[in-house]
Amino acid sequence: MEREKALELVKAQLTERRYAHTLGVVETAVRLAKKYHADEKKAELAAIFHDYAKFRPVDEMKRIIIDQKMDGRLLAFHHELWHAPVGAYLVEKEAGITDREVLDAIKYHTTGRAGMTKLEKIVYLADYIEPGRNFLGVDEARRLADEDLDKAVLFAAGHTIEFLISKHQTIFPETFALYNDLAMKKE
Ligand code: DGI
Ligand code: FE
Ligand code: FE
Ligand code: FE
Repeated sequence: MEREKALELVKAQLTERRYAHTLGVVETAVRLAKKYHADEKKAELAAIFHDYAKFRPVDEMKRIIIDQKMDGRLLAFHHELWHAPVGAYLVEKEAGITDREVLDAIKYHTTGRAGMTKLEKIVYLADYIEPGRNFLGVDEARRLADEDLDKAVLFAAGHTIEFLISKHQTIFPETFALYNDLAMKKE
């Protein structure tokens, strides 16, 4: 799908603010894809659509998770996690995107998972460091992103876990799985 057509489809799903975030993720994902020799077109497409389902009603997302027999553990965790797997499903169904690598990069952009592909890591990280993000540690994450993809993703996963713990929130097992996967490789 052409960039302009994809942007038009996603713009209709998002608020102005969320669309601006999306453009930041696109710019960052393409830059990272160039740097780390991933497919730039796939990175661009996945980034454009990554938050496609962000504003879907919780009830609709819940129905899709059940009907499509998605990971049932999701239902026991915060609904904020649902827009990623549900987004991958809706992007295929409503926008006609069929590339499994692109769909998986959308599906795992929030929690991550063990054994992420390079494309998945790029979208996950671009979402974390895009220019509109502003939180303590984002500059360190940006610096690491220029140095080593795995180090940067490990940093992002670790800080996400720390952040969730500080707010006494539950942590989805795949979020830990991503952290452990990269922390083990580092040892
Ligand atoms: O959709 P975005 O805001 O651009 O970013 P995102 O999809 O990466 O994350 C959405 C939220 O989900 C963010 O506040 C962090 C949170 N999150 C990530 N992993 C987990 C999580 N929340 C819970 N409760 N558990 C997790 O494992
Ligand atoms: Fe998201
Ligand atoms: Fe994220
Ligand atoms: Fe996002």
